[in-house]
Amino acid sequence: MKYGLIVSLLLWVALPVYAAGPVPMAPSIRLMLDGKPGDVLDQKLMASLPRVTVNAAEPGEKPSTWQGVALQDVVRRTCVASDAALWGRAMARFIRVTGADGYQVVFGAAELDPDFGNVRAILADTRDGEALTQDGPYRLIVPGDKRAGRWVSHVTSIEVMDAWGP
Ligand SMILES: Nc1nc2c(c(=O)[nH]1)N[C@H]1C(S)=C(S)[C@@H](COP(=O)(O)O)O[C@H]1N2
Ligand SMILES: [Mo]
Repeated sequence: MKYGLIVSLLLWVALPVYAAGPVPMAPSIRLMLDGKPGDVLDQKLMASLPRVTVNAAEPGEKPSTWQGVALQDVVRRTCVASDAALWGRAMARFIRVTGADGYQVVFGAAELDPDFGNVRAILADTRDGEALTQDGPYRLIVPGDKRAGRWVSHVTSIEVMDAWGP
């Protein structure tokens, strides 16, 4: 009798959970350095990086306030793990950002570096205070660009790669 109650209670709780299928994984971005997997940029790592706010508009649209983290901080703190000045072979590094549909764009490492191009690309997770929906959960925003070709939607990986060669 007692067991029957416990079993039915367990089923009552467990069945709907089972029927709902696996709990979706928290959104995260794969970080790679020279082809090797590094950290996973999950919500915890994301929360540990300084927040950045930018105002930017796609051509013909009114500006939005985007918030997230600097792409440069993601590259520095998670892939390269160094604040050393960029020089030598590292000048031939590039960062490749990929979206869920396979769309890819690149930035030269120096382009993002504050001592060189200082392009303030951000990995945004909110627009006008709301979480990103169909273009999210993460979208790259490049405020200085006149066109939105580098504003990669639903970012899935960020890779630091090396273009050095003969
Ligand atoms: N993942 C992904 N992001 C993408 C693209 C794409 O094809 N896939 N197209 C880019 C281009 S060329 C433009 S102009 C903008 C369009 O963004 P919108 O749909 O918000 O206007 O997204 C950019 N980001
Ligand atoms: Mo575009």
